[in-house]
Amino acid sequence: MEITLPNFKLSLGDAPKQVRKLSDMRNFFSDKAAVIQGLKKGDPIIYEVYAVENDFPGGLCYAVTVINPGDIAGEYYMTKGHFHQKDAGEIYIGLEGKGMLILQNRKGEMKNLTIEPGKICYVPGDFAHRSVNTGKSKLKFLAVYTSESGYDYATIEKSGFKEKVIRV
Ligand code: M6P
Ligand code: ZN
Repeated sequence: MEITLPNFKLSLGDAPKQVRKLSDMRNFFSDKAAVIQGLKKGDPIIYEVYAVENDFPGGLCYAVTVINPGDIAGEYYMTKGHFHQKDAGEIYIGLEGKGMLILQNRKGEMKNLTIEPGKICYVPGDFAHRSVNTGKSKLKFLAVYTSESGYDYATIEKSGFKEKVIRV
């Protein structure tokens, strides 16, 4: 089943913006020396998240993430990535650009999906998820998740993902 929307426009109103710069990502990129080196030249924005959060039981939240193109010692710009504190699925819909969605569960099993305009990706509730911009332009996607999911960044910050996405 396919739908073509010629003049598609997506509006999140005045959703607040979160900015993640390289300095916020020190513990997430693999090459720590390259991060330190990069920070000597500046503190580039890696990605921005425009999120509408509805914090009530049974509620849904939604966010557009914009990841800039670029890499740190070959590792493409990406989100921090997180597990949900409470297992609950999430939907991603690609809007612009080209990327990958890296999924890994607590047993270490991986799944990789592509993110591209119009593509819907399902994140199972027990999988950590990280999105990666593998293209030359901004990667933009919409995510929908439950109000009760919560964020566990600490596990990924400590142990990372088993796979990293690098420029070849
Ligand atoms: C998607 C969703 C958000 C998340 C954002 C950035 O939009 O999964 O919940 O905040 O990506 O990812 P992270 O929180 O891992 O930095
Ligand atoms: Zn999530």
